Amino acid sequence: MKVEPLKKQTFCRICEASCALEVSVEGGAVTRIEPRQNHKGTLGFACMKGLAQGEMYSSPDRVTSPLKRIGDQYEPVSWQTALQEIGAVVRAERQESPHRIGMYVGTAAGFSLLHPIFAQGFMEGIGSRNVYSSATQDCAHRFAAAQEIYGFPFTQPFPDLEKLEFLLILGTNPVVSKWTFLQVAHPVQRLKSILKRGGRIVVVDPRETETAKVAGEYQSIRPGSDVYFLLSFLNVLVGLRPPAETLDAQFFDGIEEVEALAGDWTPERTATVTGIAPGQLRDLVVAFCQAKGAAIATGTGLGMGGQGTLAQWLVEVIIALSGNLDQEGGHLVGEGIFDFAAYAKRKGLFARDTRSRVGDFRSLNGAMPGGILADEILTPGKEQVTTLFVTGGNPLMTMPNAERLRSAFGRLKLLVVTDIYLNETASLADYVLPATSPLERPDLPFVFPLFLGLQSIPYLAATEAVVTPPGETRDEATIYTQLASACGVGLFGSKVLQTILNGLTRVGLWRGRGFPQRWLLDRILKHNKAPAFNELLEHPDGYPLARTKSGSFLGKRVTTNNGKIQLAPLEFLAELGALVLPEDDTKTSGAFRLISKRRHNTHNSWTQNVASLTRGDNEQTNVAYMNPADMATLEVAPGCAVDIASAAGRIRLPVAALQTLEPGLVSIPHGWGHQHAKGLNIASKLRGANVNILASDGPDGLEPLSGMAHLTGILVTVTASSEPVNPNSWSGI
Ligand SMILES: Nc1nc2c(c(=O)[nH]1)N[C@H]1C(S)=C(S)[C@@H](COP(=O)(O)OP(=O)(O)OC[C@H]3O[C@@H](n4cnc5c(=O)[nH]c(N)nc54)[C@H](O)[C@@H]3O)O[C@H]1N2
Ligand SMILES: Nc1nc2c(c(=O)[nH]1)N[C@H]1C(S)=C(S)[C@@H](COP(=O)(O)OP(=O)(O)OC[C@H]3O[C@@H](n4cnc5c(=O)[nH]c(N)nc54)[C@H](O)[C@@H]3O)O[C@H]1N2
Ligand code: SF4
Ligand SMILES: [Mo]
Repeated sequence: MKVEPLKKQTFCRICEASCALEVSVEGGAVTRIEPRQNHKGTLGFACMKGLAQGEMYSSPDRVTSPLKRIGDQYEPVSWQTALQEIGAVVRAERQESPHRIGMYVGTAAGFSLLHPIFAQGFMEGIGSRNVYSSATQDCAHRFAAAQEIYGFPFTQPFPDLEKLEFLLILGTNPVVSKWTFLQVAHPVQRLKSILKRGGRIVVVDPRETETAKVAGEYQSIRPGSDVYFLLSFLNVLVGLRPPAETLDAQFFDGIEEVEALAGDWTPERTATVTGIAPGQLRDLVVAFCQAKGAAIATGTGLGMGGQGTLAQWLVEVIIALSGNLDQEGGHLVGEGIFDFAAYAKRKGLFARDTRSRVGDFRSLNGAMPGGILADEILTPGKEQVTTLFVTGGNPLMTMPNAERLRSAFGRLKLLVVTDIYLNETASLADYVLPATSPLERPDLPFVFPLFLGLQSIPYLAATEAVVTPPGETRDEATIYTQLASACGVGLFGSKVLQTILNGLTRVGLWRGRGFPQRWLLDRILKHNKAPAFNELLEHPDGYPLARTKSGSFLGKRVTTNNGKIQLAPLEFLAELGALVLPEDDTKTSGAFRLISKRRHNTHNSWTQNVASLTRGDNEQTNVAYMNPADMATLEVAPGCAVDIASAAGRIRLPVAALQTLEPGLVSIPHGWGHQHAKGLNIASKLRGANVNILASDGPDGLEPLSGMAHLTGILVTVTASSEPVNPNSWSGI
């Protein structure tokens, strides 16, 4: 008799869409993943990556026991050996200075609730300021802007997709990325429903993206020029609607300053830099102002361009001055299961009062800019980073100046990587600690939806582990509790807490599991008077919550010192004051601007090892995309090798034609070039070059206000190569 597979309900923890999934399990293994059809929040949607994740976690390449590097090889060791040996080095280094111990927290950590909490607790116990995260590759600019304007880095007003009449999409491509800083599953359907009810969507991007096709309206912009575009937008807006007429002064400080701010930046003055005709810009602003509810969705294209904080600040100013903040159809401010902003203010969390040794950057959300990590390792001194933990990230692929970072990592006394794979960063590690995958642990939605209400359709959810963790893999709560113990520190600096957590972990491990994650998740819910974990499990289609309310933020939940929105922070005004219109440097022969590009089938550096995603009809490697006219000028046909060189480095790739890309640009997906990975048996054979070899690091290469890396709009030269692409090198050279 055929046994029917068990169908288990869970949600995807790869990206912010958090799609509800139905997982078939046979003989303890995942056999099929489907989207959950009637889910209230995720609407029966899931993408190809989410549906193929079973293959990623059951791969023979999965790391299932702790590994120790011996010479050039990795050998399995017991957890006890790994923890003891790591602990011994950390204790010795910490005696010299706690700042010698560093940590890089990657994007996969963010999608579990407990992983970042325990990793941060470990570093607080160590007492080191040298925490780095992938935020300075994607969103630190938003945090820096929000901290000054709203008093809390995580206060992130979001477009009210249900009600808006006009949506400007700037530097984000939600049809591929599935939205950012807001949970929106099924982006195509959601965008189409705006159009269906008569709304307008305009995409401003250097490429006529997949989102632009759905929106139907597209305006090209030169990479890195968003700040000039937004200044002129503000200039026109102030002319149309003087702020004094739209804003209630009791809620805002700095109205006059921002009114004056944009005075000189007429659309005529910025047109050459942005490539946007003044008439087009004026029409856009008029339409924006006439709409009953207008919003701006921004993403990494805005943040990685070198002036992300100023650009995001101007977006917030435009939303406020146009009367769209805290308004139906404009931008709403979500509410999580507790008031995170008020809590942080009470506890004094996230103050930016720690400064980096190199570059004198201020910490942001308890982290330093990733772009100074190589310098912190290479610059001699008592507080030089000698010991590094990497958790849920792959910095050698995703951070700027990959070659330099790689050589810096080679100088570390100890590198410990917690991952599910022996990726390229892990391939330099002294110890690799095997983590459970999302399908192997219970969870709640991550911090953004749960604590901040960053959801376009609010609901709550919980999930059990769907399958048992393989081999000796452990969840990160267990790993960081045990590492703290081995290093002689208490999580969050508390010996009492550490004793309790040690006891809980030991009992859990004795029962064959590990830290009682479900118990803690339930405690978090109960502490905040939210429904219990079990109750949430009874709602596989989502436990519905009320729609985010307009009028719930201004004068009520703003956590600046005086409770008012700070439209004109002094630091931002000063930075803006120093702004000069750049010269067009792409007129030099062979000079291009490099921009980023995401694809449906890959997730950062992370999914290239999944055969069904990167073989067959799916694109198998990365290429340099160019406009056909530029290819004709360079006399290169599709597939020909081109050399792309920047101030930081040089890579070689085959070229491919992309009509939707503006001339003068070259676009290269990131996350490729896996030739150095010892444990990615599929990805390492797929060729492709690591585009981040071209990005600069170091204090001068970063955006000063937030420490964001400059990963798009980079000035490069492109030349036809006389040599073929070298398939064995991550630069292609
Ligand atoms: N040029 C360029 N560079 C970019 C970008 C770009 O657009 N252009 N985008 C940037 C962005 S937005 C980001 S967020 C960063 C990403 O930067 P990173 O976070 O450094 O890189 P990822 O490739 O996302 O690496 C995630 C790692 O987590 C592992 N992993 C998966 N699940 C788990 C788990 O449950 N536990 C643990 N411990 N590990 C797990 C994966 O195997 C993978 O190795 O890259 C950035 N780099
Ligand atoms: N399929 C897939 N989905 C993902 C990821 C993935 O790697 N693959 N990564 C996830 C992660 S970690 C994140 S943070 C989110 C990011 O989500 P998004 O921010 O939406 O990321 P992208 O899709 O790269 O969109 C960036 C857009 O900015 C444009 N752009 C580039 N430079 C500029 C510029 O100077 N100005 C303007 N105005 N536009 C510019 C690009 O052409 C592109 O259309 O996506 C997440 N979702
Ligand atoms: S869009 Fe894809 S990767 Fe993102 S949560 Fe949904 S299924 Fe997972
Ligand atoms: Mo990201």
